[in-house]
Amino acid sequence: MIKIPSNLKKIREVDVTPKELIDFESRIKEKYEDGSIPSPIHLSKNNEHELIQVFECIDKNDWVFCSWRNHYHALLHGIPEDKLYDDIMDGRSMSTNSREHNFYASSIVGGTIPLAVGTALGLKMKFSDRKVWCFVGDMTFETGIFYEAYKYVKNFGRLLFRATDFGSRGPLACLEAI
Ligand SMILES: Cc1ncc(C[n+]2csc(CCOP(=O)(O)OP(=O)(O)O)c2C)c(N)n1
Ligand SMILES: [Mg+2]
Repeated sequence: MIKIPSNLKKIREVDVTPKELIDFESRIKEKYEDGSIPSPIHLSKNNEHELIQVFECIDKNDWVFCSWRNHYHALLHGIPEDKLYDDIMDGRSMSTNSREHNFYASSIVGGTIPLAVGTALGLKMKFSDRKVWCFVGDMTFETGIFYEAYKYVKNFGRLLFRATDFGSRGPLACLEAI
C-alpha cells in the first residue's frame, strides 16, 4: 500500500478504472502466452487505486517518464488503449513513446532519470509550469544515477514526493520540475 503524500493535489478526473487496467494486462498476458507477441512484455499488478490517485495530480501536458513496466502509466496519461495495444503486439511493450502525449519509456535501468531531469531543466529555462514525473522501480531507486538525480533536484529544485514501494510494482518516485 502506497501512502499518497498530502502535498499532491488532485487536478483532474482519470477516466480509467482499476478493473480496466487489470483487464488490459490480462489481455496482453493471454496474447503473450499464445505466442502472438514477438518480444518480452512487462505487466503491472496491484496499487491500481494509488496509481490512479497519482495520475489525478498529473496534468495531461506534463511529461511522464517510465520504465519497461509502463502499460498502466501510459493508459492513465491518456495514450489510447488501441494504440498501446498495437504497439505491444508489434513488440514495443518496453518502449512506449508518444510526443503527442508527453510520454517516454525505456528498458534501460536508470536511463530515463537523466532525461527526466534534463527535460525538467529545459522546461524551467522556458519558464514553463509543466512538470516532469519519473516513475522508477525499487531496484532502479538504489542506483547511483537515481542518487545523483535526487541530489540535484533536491538541491536545485523541489522534490515533490518520494514514495517507496517494495515488491508491489507500483509508483515509486516522482521528481517535480526543477
Ligand atoms: C542498464 C541495465 N542494466 C540491467 C538491465 C536488466 N534489468 C532489467 S529489469 C532489471 C531490474 C529492475 O528492477 P526495478 O527497478 O525494481 O523494476 P521492476 O522490474 O521490479 O519494476 C534489470 C537489472 C537493464 N535493463 N538495463
Ligand atoms: Mg522491482
